[in-house]
Amino acid sequence: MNSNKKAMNSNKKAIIAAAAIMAVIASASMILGIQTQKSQHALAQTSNRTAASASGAITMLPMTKPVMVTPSQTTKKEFWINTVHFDGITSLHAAVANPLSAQNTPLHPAENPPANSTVPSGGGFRIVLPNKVGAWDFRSFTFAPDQIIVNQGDEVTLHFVGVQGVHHLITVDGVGTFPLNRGEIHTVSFIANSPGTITFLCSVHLPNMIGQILVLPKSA
Ligand SMILES: [Cu+2]
Repeated sequence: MNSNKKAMNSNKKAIIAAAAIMAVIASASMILGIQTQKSQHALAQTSNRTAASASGAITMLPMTKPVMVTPSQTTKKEFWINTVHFDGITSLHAAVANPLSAQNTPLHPAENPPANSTVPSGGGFRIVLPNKVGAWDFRSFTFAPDQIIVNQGDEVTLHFVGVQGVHHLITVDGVGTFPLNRGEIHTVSFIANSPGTITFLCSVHLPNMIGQILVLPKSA
C-alpha cells in the first residue's frame, strides 16, 4: 500500500507538473498569438497608410511630352556658365599602400613633369613644379559649358557663376565686359539677332577660357 500510495502521489505530481507545463505553453502561445496578431495588425495599418499615401498624399505627375523646337521658332533660353579649373595633381613618387586607410585606392605610379615643358602664355594654363614632398600640378581654366546653341531671335540669358579661380574678367561679344570673383553670379541678357557665333572669354585665363554661342539662322 505504501508503495502504491507513493506511486499515486508521484503520478499526481507528474499530472500537476504536466498541467502546469501545458498551462505555461498555452499562455505562452496565447501571448505569442496576441503578439502575432498585433504584428499583423500593425503591418496591416502600415500597408493601409502606404495605400492611403499612395492614393492621396503622393500625386503621380503625367508624363511630360518632348517639345520640338525648330530654328524658325524663337524662345527664351537660359544658361548657367560656371568658371572651372581642372587640376592634374600627381607626384614624383609612387603612391604607397596605407593599411590604416579605409579607402582602397589603387597604387599610382610615379610621374615626372614633362621635360622642357612650356605652356601658352595668358594665365589659362599653369604648371606648378614639384614641391618638397614631390607633388606637382598642371591646371587648365575653362567655362562649363563652353559651347551653347541658340536660335536666331532667341532671348538669351547667361548666368556666369564664379566657382573656381579667384578672379575673372569676362567679355561677351556685343554685350559687354565685367569682372567675376569666386562666389559671385553675374547675369547678362540679350536677343540673338544675327546668325553666326558670339564669343565669350575671360581675358585673365586665355587662351583656353573661351566659349562660343552658335546662333542658328531662322529658317523661312
Ligand atoms: Cu578667368
